[in-house]
Amino acid sequence: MLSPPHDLAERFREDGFAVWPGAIDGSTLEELRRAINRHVEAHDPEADRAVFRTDDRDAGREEVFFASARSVQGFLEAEAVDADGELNAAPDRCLNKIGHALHDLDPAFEDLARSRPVREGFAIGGLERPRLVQSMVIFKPPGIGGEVRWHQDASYLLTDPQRVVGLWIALEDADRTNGCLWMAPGAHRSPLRERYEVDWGTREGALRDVDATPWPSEATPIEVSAGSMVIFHDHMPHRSEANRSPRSRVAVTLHAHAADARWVPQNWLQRDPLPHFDL
Ligand SMILES: O=C(O)CCC(=O)C(=O)O
Repeated sequence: MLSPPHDLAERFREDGFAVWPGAIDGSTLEELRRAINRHVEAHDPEADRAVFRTDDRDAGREEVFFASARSVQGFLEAEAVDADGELNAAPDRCLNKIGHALHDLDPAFEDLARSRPVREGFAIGGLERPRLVQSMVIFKPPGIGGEVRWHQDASYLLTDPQRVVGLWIALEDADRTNGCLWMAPGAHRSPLRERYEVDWGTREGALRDVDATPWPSEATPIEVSAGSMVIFHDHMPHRSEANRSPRSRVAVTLHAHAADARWVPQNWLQRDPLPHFDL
């Protein structure tokens, strides 16, 4: 692990995000890659057809998604399934993501969650006592990795007060050709535009517009090498483009909320961190 540049906390406050190159060392990256391969091998895309996409205002994101709060669920790329419902990508190249409880259920992710760079990353984001609630692997497979449209993470992790921090860790180099993140420095000061809310009576979720502020017209590509950590604010608008390149762009994300924050009742994720993850 390389020490974080001295101005990262200031960058986070000013820009709404901060980039820490070399945060995660090579042997930890290798350990994570091995663990991810085990999950990919265990996932049967013929039998498990849950898809994750962000171009449909999150329609139909229900029971499988809710259950994934406490499990490790695979979600396919939309383009991995053709119009007849047939799989048209190789089984190890068709996942969009797996989540959302890797940190509870997989020792490699538990080790990562407890590691010094992760604690430091959350501290840079202002969380001295982070409560880790969600972990994911985002695959962005070559050729079919889907676009992630503009969003703010607080739309999907609704807490009161709103204090969630995301860590995005590159397992592979990410640049604008294979779908790196794009962010708009300073735009974390803009209001929350959408809320994904669940009606627990009908168990249906819906994305609701709550502010008409437009999405940023300009953004910066966050081009990083493997092992870098991007620390970002829950109101930071961010997106990533489809990956039409022949290179994958695997990343791990961890999200935590502040110790004094609680879920609002409509949030899809209702779980508390396990006691030992009250870091
Ligand atoms: O990795 C990506 O392409 C998008 C990740 C993202 O938007 C998120 O973690 O909130």
